[in-house]
Amino acid sequence: MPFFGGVDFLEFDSLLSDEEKLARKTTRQFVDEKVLPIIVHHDRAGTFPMELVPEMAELGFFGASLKGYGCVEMSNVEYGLVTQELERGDSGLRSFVSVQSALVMYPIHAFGSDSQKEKWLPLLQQGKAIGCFGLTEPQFGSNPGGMLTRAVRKGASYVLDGEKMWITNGTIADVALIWAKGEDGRVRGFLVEKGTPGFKAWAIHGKQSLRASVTAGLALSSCQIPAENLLPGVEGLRGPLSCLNQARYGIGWGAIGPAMACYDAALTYSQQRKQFENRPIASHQLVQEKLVWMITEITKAQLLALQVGRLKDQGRVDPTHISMLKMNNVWMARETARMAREILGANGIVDDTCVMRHMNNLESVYTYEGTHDIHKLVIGERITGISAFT
Ligand code: TGC
Ligand code: FAD
Repeated sequence: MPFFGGVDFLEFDSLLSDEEKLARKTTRQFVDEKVLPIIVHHDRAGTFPMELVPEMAELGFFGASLKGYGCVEMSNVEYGLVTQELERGDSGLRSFVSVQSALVMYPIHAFGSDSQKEKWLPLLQQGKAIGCFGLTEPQFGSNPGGMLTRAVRKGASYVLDGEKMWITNGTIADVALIWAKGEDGRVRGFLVEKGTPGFKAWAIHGKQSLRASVTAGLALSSCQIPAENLLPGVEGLRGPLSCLNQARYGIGWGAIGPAMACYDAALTYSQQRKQFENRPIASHQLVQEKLVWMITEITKAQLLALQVGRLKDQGRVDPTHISMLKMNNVWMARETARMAREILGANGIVDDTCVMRHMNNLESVYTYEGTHDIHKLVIGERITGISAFT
């Protein structure tokens, strides 16, 4: 199968450095050679392709933009291009990397003690340990500040009680970062190791979206952990929300990947498929209108991602910039996948092409890491000065 050629209408590549193009090329090749041949099998089976973890570690995808501990220290733009290509393979793969890198390694790196960093970061970077991030609860999704999970100090331990829901990698994680309220009502982060008595994870079945990703519920029942497993460097909702900034940034780039794949599939199909007087369906204005919408929105999404990436590399990014990136680009990808599915007609509903798999995956991506509408409200608050959450 030929390598994916990319989608570049407006000389986007002229804005990238050689290092950035190399990061994209390496990931693109990995996805074309290693991911695409197996992903349909995993999507059908509802399994995550664990066999790819060692090579992803080798390629430096885990904690890619962090400093030290074996991390490859990519720029934020390079990391964004990596997530774009991974998600062109499947959102489940990008989710795995987002959780490992942005939601587990980043908080340990930013807020952990020296011994937590030395113990976990090299293992997580090498893919020898897997992490998960437990913020959402059955009754608290968009409003994590309401969480019920509690941590009570008892001598040299903390005792955790509560429930987490929709946790990516939950059943395969060696370490779970659990966000819980202390006795003072402030949110703190705790590292809970697999096998700790009172800690259970179970797989959520029946998903029609992100099938090649593990999603789990977690239960903590009188779960006693050493006091040194508390992340000492942060307290308050600012802790988990800072991690989400990192992950949402990767998602904003990532969503361009499935959009490019769906556009590419729709363009090729429309040029080959003939209806009415043996003319390609691409010759009809209504089909062209869809293709033009897609390429225009993909181009705008690329420029938005690059500008946010450049600001992040310069230390000037604001969380609301990242909200705009996540909100716009995931919406764009979801609409693109739907239009591509229409253009493919009946052929669009089977998994011989990537289109419906991406379309279904993007339903989760639209909802997790802050729903589309929550990001609207975040930006609305920034520009008006008025919160509309309640
Ligand atoms: P609010 O009162 O606004 O803020 C509380 C404290 O947090 C600070 N803060 C931030 N800090 C860093 N980054 C941000 N983006 C921040 N937003 C707010 C804020 O300054 C304040 O700090 P302090 O020191 O004054 O206490 O909080 P709120 O309760 O009103 O909530 C605001 C809201 C709704 C935007 C927030 O709760 C939110 O973002 N909700 C969405 C929840 C969400 O995104 N959950 C994601 C769960 S993880 C996930 O989905 C992983 S998917 C993984 C995969 O890729 O597979
Ligand atoms: P709700 O918060 O109940 O929202 C339902 C609807 O109401 C949405 O449309 C929302 O936009 C709307 N709504 C809510 N509040 C308002 C408001 N104030 N104004 C207007 N509209 C509003 N969480 C983790 O902690 N860790 C993970 O690893 C993780 N992985 C996930 C993986 C998958 C596959 C999925 C689907 C979810 C995952 N999540 C994870 C959970 C995810 O972050 C939540 O689903 C998300 O935050 C939304 O919460 P909710 O589903 O409870 O929806």
